[in-house]
Amino acid sequence: MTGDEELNDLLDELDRQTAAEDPDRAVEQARESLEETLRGLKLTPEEETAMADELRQLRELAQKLDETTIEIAAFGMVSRGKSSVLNALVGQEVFRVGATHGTTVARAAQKWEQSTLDRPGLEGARLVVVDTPGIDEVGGEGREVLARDVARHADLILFVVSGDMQRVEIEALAALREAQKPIILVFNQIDRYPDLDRDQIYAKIKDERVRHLVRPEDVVMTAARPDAFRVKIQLPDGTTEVQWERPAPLIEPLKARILDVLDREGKALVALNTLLIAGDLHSEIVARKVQIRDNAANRLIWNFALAKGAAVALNPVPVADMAGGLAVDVGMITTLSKLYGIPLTRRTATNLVRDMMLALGAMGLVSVASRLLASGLKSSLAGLTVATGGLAAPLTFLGYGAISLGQAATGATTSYIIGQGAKTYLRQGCQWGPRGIKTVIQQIVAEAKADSVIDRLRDDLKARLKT
Ligand SMILES: Nc1nc2c(ncn2[C@@H]2O[C@H](COP(=O)(O)OP(=O)(O)O)[C@@H](O)[C@H]2O)c(=O)[nH]1
Ligand SMILES: [Mg+2]
Repeated sequence: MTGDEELNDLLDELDRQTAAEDPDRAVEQARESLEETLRGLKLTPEEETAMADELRQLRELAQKLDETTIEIAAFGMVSRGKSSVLNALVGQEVFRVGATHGTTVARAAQKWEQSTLDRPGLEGARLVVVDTPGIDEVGGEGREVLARDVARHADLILFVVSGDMQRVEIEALAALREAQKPIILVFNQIDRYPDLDRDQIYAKIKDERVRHLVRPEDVVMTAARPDAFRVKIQLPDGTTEVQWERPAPLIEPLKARILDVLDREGKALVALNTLLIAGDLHSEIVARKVQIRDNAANRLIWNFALAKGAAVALNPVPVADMAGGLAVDVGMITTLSKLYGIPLTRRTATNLVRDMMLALGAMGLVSVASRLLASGLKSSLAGLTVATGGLAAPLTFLGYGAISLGQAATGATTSYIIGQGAKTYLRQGCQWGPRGIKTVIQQIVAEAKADSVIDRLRDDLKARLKT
């Protein structure tokens, strides 16, 4: 069973219902699944470096589970008061508040120290509030990335508005909803409206704008940072002084709502979210791993193909035949097999080359090489070095007579096809698959033709052979 399937099974088993009923079991399952995921990846050191970020995220998840850290993220358009709402919740000015665009430029997190929870099921849980830039402060693609990032990590989303909602806001909210995270819609800056207007806007948002997206009890009004007003203060000496005073924020209803949601599903939420994120990360890592290997394999195949081409170019008759070219191809396959973590013996590699040559021969492709022998481009070369990129030792050829570039390219292409064939075989866990070796080889040949592999190899050879 692959890690993905395991994870899916786990997710099935662990639906919201059961998670809510037995959060401790949910957390336990999430932990097991995470450990399994990390263990099952089997990455090479290079892959670990390339995917350091994803791996770090996976490890952080494990830590988050241990500490029951609950992330609350504010999301919405600029200047609705996201930073102000979070500040009011935390009770400190931790995020910069500003009327102009660009005040909050990136995701920023802050611990909500005061409210380490001591509620049943959430003992010792830590709250972290996360501020984000306004959705209208970042460009199109960045906006999607931001939304995905927020939706992925947050356990609870505060969507902040400050009046009747615009279409972009409703669309953004609908997109976030798909992440299956609890969302509280915060109608902030209510101090700016006369009571009647405020109630009308509230009703409109609740009953019309987001009726299909947010439960009515999850639409909450706040005044996180009411405007300061002038007060005249009578000083002891009888004179008066004008001062600005800011009314206390109205934030309690939101705090209560947050704690309600967390009470109801806090721990289970964390467990489920961890699993969801782990699942995403896992598929990402697996896909990247396949890609990294594939790229490395392709580079390797190309270099071996060039080496073969060079060898053919320099010594056409003996190398172009099967026996002569064999050494390069066998070397290529054993190197490839190490890349895929299933090292093959020389013998197995030799058999593979033979099988593939037979498949190619059945397609009438091997004889092409000999036909090209007479017609190829020839030129003399002396004292040249074939730069072989990833190959360990550069192949050096000195003082040979003539080369046939066309024949060299054909030899190289044969190696290329054999390399790609071996790659497919290795990737499928040393199997040709249901369609068999011939179909695999046929398909590779067709793709190589479509990609003008032979022309590209010829050009590359020409350049490297400095003819
Ligand atoms: N009157 C009033 N102004 C607010 C309120 N919350 C925020 N503001 C103001 O709105 C502006 C934008 O606030 P900020 O928190 O930076 O918004 P953000 O861009 O969504 O993070 C600032 O000038 C705040 O002082 C509120 O509840 N009432
Ligand atoms: Mg802000």
